Amino acid sequence: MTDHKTRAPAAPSGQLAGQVVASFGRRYRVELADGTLIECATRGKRSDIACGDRVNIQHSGDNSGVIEVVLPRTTLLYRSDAHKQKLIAANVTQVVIVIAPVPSFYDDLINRCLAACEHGGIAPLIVLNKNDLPQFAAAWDALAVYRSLGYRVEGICAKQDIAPLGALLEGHTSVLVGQSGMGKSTVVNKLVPDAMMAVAETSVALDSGKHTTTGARLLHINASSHLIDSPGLQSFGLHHISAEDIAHAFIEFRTWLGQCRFRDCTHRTEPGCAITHAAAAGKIAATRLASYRTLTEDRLRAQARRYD
Ligand SMILES: Nc1nc2c(ncn2[C@@H]2O[C@H](COP(=O)(O)OP(=O)(O)O)[C@@H](O)[C@H]2O)c(=O)[nH]1
Ligand SMILES: [Mg+2]
Ligand SMILES: [Zn+2]
Repeated sequence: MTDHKTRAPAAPSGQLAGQVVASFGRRYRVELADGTLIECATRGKRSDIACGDRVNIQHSGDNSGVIEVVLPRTTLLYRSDAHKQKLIAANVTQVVIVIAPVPSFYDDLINRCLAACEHGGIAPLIVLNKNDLPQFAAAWDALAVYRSLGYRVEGICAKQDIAPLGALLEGHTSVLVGQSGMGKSTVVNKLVPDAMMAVAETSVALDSGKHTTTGARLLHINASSHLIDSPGLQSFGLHHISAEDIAHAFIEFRTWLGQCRFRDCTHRTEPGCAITHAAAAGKIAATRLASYRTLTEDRLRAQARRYD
């Protein structure tokens, strides 16, 4: 049905190649190349499979089957905290950070998402929605720091015209993240008008409506553009990333990394910190350094060091 699937390598005989388009706990819906949907279980207790995964399945009739093989991923997004990781989406090529002038957005969340994208090798796109509101201009100006770092920022009005965003999603498998109230559901419904219907069908098919709100879904905008919708996805975790890697994921820090007095500087209170000096000189935005410090605080507390 879609071009990326017809390019997929052939599955071993007896198996069919497909892509996971929905996950419900440990059950997965797999879409075959011809568009057929197969409800799949996994072997044993395997649960490390995400929406967007390319898989080979054993078809057991009645539109049910078993996932035998998960093919290598190009990218993987997690939701993680200090205690556990949960896979959200695989093979995503673009993360769309949806924000709006009202309700107000948090720079910390944007920085967190950008860092996760940099670390995961996924292109970020910042979309400021609700450009019909009078508060739009001030919000746009407040995003200057991201533009100066080279990140793409686009203004849209999802309610009135979704076409400009649709063009930016062309050829991508995108995932939308953002605080509630920013317009993510509006975007999904405009781009994939039958998205809500898909939710209803899922509830009937699995007789487990309560699971439908937590699982991610892969929706087709057209043959080459896809959207992974994961309800309640505000951000995604960075707990599996070391403090050092997070510093690298703040791309403007790279100019100064390696120039601090201490080789293992955490860029907090150490004397001779090149990052702290750059921020004091206005070369690193205060909000960016604050986000880096918030993100790395807990793990650095765990491995506290003294400098004296
Ligand atoms: N003024 C304006 N309101 C919008 C726009 N897009 C969405 N909204 C409204 O913002 C509110 C939150 O939208 P929703 O899509 O539910 O946001 P979500 O929580 O991120 O999924 C709703 O009342 C929408 O009607 C827009 O372009 N302009
Ligand atoms: Mg919503
Ligand atoms: Zn430092």
